[in-house]
Amino acid sequence: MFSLLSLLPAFVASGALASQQVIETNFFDQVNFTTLFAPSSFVDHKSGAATAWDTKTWGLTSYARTEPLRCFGNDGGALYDVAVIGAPFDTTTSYRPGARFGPNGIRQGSRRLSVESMNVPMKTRISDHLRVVDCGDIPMVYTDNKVALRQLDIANAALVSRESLRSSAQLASGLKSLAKDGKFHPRVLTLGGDHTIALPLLRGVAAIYGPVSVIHFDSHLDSRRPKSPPDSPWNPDEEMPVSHGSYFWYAYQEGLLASDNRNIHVGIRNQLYDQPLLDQDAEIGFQIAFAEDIVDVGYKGIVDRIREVVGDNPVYITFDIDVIDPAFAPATGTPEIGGFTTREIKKILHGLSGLKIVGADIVEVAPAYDFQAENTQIVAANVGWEFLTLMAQTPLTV
Ligand SMILES: [Mn+2]
Repeated sequence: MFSLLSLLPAFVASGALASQQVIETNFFDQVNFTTLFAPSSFVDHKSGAATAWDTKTWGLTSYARTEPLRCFGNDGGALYDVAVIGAPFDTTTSYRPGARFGPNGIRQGSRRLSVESMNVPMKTRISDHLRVVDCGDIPMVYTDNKVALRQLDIANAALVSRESLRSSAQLASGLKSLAKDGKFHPRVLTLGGDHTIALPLLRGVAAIYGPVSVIHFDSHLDSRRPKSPPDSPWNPDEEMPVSHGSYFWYAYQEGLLASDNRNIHVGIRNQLYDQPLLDQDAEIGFQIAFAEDIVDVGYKGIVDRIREVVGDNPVYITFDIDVIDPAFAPATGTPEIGGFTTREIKKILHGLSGLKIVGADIVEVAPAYDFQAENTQIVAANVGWEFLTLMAQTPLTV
């Protein structure tokens, strides 16, 4: 193996001319950077060979060491099965802002994860089933929420409307897709961002699969109907803007949610102004599993309830990090005590194996409030890895 050390005597002997010689000698031709820089963790698990110095190993912090691609630019023609995107948006938060830094916080928290590692209890290696890439963050303006959400709308629609890497092979093997057009499409895992981003994300999947059953992990309902004039400061002719507490009301108005109350909030435990808010939540199509329920029915009871509600429907999972107890995940905009532990949430997520998950997001991670140990970011990153595992286990077939 060629070693950098073997170059040293030549440099020393040539004294003052050393720097010039380095330029004259074609350094890049002489050194095998693949061997030199590939640590053991980048050795291909099947062949045992060191992987090339490529997008997996070049050192940028992508989500769970997925390949960073310029999905809307020079790598626009690349094919993949899952696109990870960041949505750096937090201008509709009601309390503590900061989730615009969530995407890179979650990537930072994911540095010990890899889609090429085995999820042991799930007996699944994500990369055996899916090519997952990190498309980076979607540009979202900070001066106009409507325009910012439109930017995400367009980017998400562009990704989910493509054909996935494995589509042709799956169709050739006789599998029938869940999508309305009969093709297999990439799934998107979005790193938020405040929770309002779920509205454009739901629009994207509903356009491909029709209305979806939502599994909403959160301590809050997020389905509040905005107060209209004269009970609000808005003028009668002004549009009522969507917020991270009302996007489900808009999603229902747009017909994105499954009918017959086949959507479920999991982990609810916030204060509510009055009973009509709960009634209205049921009217737009949700059932509720409260956080406290886990004490009485255990994680299995929660899992059974979720599976009973969503059945065989296409499922979208939207995950507010505040569903986890602030002891484990304090860095979020609206913390509520009495949440799930990280071990409980893993057992609940493992229980969702086999559901047809068309897309997922993790939102409301605000790294500025995290401990130095990056607790919240590590929790969020691991939740995303479980989502990818669930996606890897179950293709989107009829
Ligand atoms: Mn919440």
